Amino acid sequence: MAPFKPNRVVVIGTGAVGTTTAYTLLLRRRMPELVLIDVNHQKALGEALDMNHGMPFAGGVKLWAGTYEDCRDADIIIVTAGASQKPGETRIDLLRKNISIFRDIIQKITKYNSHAILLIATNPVDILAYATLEISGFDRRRVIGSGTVLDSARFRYLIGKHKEIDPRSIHGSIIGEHGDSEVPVWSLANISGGIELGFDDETREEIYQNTKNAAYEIINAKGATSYAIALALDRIVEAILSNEGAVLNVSTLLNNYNGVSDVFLGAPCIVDRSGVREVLKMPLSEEEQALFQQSAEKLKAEIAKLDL
Ligand code: 6V0
Repeated sequence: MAPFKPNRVVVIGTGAVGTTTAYTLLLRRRMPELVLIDVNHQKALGEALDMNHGMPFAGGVKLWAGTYEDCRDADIIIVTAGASQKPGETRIDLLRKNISIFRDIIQKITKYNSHAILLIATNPVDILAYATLEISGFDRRRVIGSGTVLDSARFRYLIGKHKEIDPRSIHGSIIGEHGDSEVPVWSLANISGGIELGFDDETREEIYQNTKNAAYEIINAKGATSYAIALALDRIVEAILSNEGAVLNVSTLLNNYNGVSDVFLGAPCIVDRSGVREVLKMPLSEEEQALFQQSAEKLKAEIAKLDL
């Protein structure tokens, strides 16, 4: 019999996103082993100690502040390290700072691990997931950006709020860039599988703008976003570790998808233990298709400027 190997998740970056994600994974007992890594090791140590003191209440998870060697036995490595948006900054503005951090981090991970799923959250997430694929040389199914999973949740929440319906009964997708060119798929949005929303153009525009600008609003108010992205990352981890085959709008390398190739964008993907098993085609309207292609062109222009 093969020796028992517990599932291990590593979170790199113990800032607002990394710690809230770790705490969410811990409370939901997603895995028996959880490792925190940060360039500021003291910060990772403090966060690990604080969470460990809650183990008599939460329990069941072995958690420590580690080093890249701990990536060796990891099943999922979540990267949240790097600069975050300051008020007024776009996600693309972060690219220069975060690409060099990524080169370093991904090389350190691949020194010890070539089998894990790399789940990228750092912004601009689609471009950094693309860079991660290039730098790591991993199979494309195992490099996943958090994509528009969070944006789709914000979209569903706002639609639900407007209709006074639980957002879990709202079906709606944001696809494309996790950022300013993201695309709302209004043609397929509905209640409970097919009931029409019945929104006028003005309501649609208001909901879209509030979805797209949510991060700016939250960063202006509290300096960072953390809870909803942590729940989104937890949902992706759950789909992977439980081999669910859940459909989530993660960011993946697209190949001839609605006229788009060779770029990472958020699109409905079947997520299971292998990572992204398949990208599902969406019957987009002509306008949605054009906006999706524009989102791809925007990111490709940024990728072309990188020396990957
Ligand atoms: P933060 O609170 O500043 O934390 C960043 C952490 O990264 C800090 O603890 C740093 O010490 C650490 N760090 C920096 N460089 C390195 C390195 N080379 N190696 C290891 N650790 C390092 O930022 P916050 O947690 O708020 O945001 C992190 C990233 O997530 C940013 O790029 C955000 O823009 C991005 N987000 C992505 C979202 C998504 O939907 N994908 C949502 C929210 C934020």
